[in-house]
Amino acid sequence: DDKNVQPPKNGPNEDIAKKFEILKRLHEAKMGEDHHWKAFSYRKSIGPIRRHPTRIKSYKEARTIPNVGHKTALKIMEIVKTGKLSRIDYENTPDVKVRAMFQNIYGVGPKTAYQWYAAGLRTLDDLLAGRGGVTLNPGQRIGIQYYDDIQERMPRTEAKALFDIIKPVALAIDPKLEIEIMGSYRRGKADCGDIDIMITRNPDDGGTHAGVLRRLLNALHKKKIIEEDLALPEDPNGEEAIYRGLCHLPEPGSKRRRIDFLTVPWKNRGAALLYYTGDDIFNRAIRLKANVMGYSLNQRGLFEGVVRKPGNRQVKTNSGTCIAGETEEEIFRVLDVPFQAPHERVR
Ligand code: DCP
Ligand code: MG
Ligand code: MN
Repeated sequence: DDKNVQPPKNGPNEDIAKKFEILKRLHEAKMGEDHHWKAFSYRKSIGPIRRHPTRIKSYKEARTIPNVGHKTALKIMEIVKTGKLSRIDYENTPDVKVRAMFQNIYGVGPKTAYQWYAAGLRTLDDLLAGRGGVTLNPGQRIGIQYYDDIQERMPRTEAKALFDIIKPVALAIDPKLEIEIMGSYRRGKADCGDIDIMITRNPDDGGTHAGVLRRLLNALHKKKIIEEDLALPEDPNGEEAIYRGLCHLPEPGSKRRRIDFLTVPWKNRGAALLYYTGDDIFNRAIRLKANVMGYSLNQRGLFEGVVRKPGNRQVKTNSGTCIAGETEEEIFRVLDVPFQAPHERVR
C-alpha cells in the first residue's frame, strides 16, 4: 500500500503553491461567477506547481507547467522575484477576511457568510452569542466548537489508525461487508482533510448492508470514537446513505477529525469508488470524456441514453441505462481510457 504514498509537501516551489492557496480561498469567499472561476483556475494550477521538480526560474519555464497561463505565470514570477504576491493584499479586504473565516466553519457557504457579514457579525463569538438575530444549526455550532481541529489536515498515519479501529467494528456487525477507504487517502496523499469510507455488501446470499450504518454509528458512539454528528443520513435504513461527522482516536487529547461514511448498492460500488476517490479535477476530466462519448457518468455508474430537459440540464427526462458501475476497470474500459491507479488520478 505505502509504495505509492506521496511525499509531504516540501518541494522547491512550495512557497508559491501556498500563496496561490491563499488567493484561491480569498476568491472562494467572494460571491459571483468570476470569483468562482478564478478560484477553480488557481485550484487547477496548484498541484502542477507543487509537483514541478525544480525551482521555477523564468516566465517561460512557468508556462511549461500544466494549467499555468499568462497571468498565473506573471504572478509566479512576482513571487520568485519579490517573495510576495500583491494580489493577495488587494483581494484580502477586511470584509473578505471575515467572510473567509465564516466560510471556514463546516457547513457554511458563501451565501451564509455574506448574510452574516451584512447583519453586522464579525467574529465567531458574535455567532455563538446569537447577535444580529442569527440562529446556528447544530452542525454549525459543532463547526465553531472544533473550528481549529476541522481546519487542520490529519497525517496519513492517523487516518490509517482510525480506519483500523473502525473497520473491525463494522465487520463485527456483518463479516461479509466490504469496507474501503477512498478520497485523498486512497490517492496516497501524505495528509488527509477527512476520512472517506465506503460500505457495501455482495447480496448473493440474500443479505444486505441496509441498516448497517445505523448500527455502526451506534457502536462508534458507544466507544466514543464518534461523539459529534454533522449530517445524518436521510434514510439510515436504505442501501444508499451518507453520514458526515467527527471522529477521534481513543487517546486523551486526540484531535477531532472529519469522517464521511457512504453506503452504496453492490452494483454501483465501482462508480462510487471512482467518484469518491477523486480528485475532483480528475472527476471533471473523466466526466467530460464520458459526455463527449454521449454517456453520462456519476457516482452510481456510467449511463447511456440519458436525455436532459432543454433549458434545464439538471432535469433528466430519460434516466438512461447503466452500462458500467460494478468496477472502476470496466468504467475506464468503456470510456477507452487506460486504467489509472488512484495515486495517478491528479490533473
Ligand atoms: N468530490 C467531487 N466533487 C466535489 C466533492 C467531492 O468530485 N465537489 C469527490 C472527489 C473527492 C472525493 O469526492 O476526491 C472525496 O471528497 P473530499 O472532499 O473528502 O476530498 P479528498 O478526499 O479528495 O481530499 P481531502 O483530503 O481534503 O479530504
Ligand atoms: Mg477526503
Ligand atoms: Mn470527504
